[in-house]
Amino acid sequence: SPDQQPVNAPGLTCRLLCVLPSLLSSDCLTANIVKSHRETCQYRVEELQALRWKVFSREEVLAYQSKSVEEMWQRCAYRLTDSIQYVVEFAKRIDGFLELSQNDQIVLLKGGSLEVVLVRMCRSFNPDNGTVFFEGKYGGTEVFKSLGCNDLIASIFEFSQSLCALHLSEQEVALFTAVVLLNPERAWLQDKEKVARLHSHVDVAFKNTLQRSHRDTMLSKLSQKTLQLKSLCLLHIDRLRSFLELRPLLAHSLFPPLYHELFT
Ligand code: CLR
Repeated sequence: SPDQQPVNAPGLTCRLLCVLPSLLSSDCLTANIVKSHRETCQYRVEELQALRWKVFSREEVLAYQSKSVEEMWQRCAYRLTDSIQYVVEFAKRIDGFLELSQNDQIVLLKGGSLEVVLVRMCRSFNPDNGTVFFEGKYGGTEVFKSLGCNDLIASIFEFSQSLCALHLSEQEVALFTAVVLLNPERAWLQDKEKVARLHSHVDVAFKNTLQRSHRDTMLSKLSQKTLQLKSLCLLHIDRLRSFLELRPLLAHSLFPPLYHELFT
């Protein structure tokens, strides 16, 4: 229209540039990782939250508690293995992961898949009453009593509670789990440098997204979580060993082959 102000093209461009987030190459990687997470996270977070009212009844808890220690270990191993398979799929969809040698892919998954499951657990955890989504309903630590490793269960639940307190977004869970998985410090890596390069790309992508949402302080909190993850996984291996020591012939028949391969 005639009374429209003449447009100062260069000035306008400058103003637009100031308000548009600059596109970095790391944004591409962030998008890839968030998509990979979304496609492999087993349950959507809204779905899980909508199910929080479904809590095991007193009778159902007692039924779990009266199961044999073998049956309960077997059930838990199956659930864990199932979610580890989703983590394997997550890894495969991260740009660059399949370009690593097969040895290094296996080393990273062996060392990191349970850590990723334990981070993902915070999505399935209700911090208001300390319950986790297990076999269709929410239950507390008492559900797992017959496993005979209350200290491990208590530590896992505490970890989830503290991770929930950080209120991670789905994007943050996606990037944090990728950082955990691509750990260049795992023993037995053939090409540590290649893993370190991939890891630092994801790390930069993570730092950029945190900065944009003014959540930079999250980094130091999460590096503390990385240490806790490591000790939880060691505790899991230790409790599994004690369980199997008393039942040496059971190992092969009781556990899914992948669980066996990863942890025994
Ligand atoms: C983690 C997030 C996944 C779905 C999932 C599946 C199995 C769950 C796991 C979550 C959380 C931890 C869990 C596990 C089954 C058994 C295990 C509840 C929710 C408890 C802590 C018992 C561990 C026993 C070991 C000693 C074998 O998307």
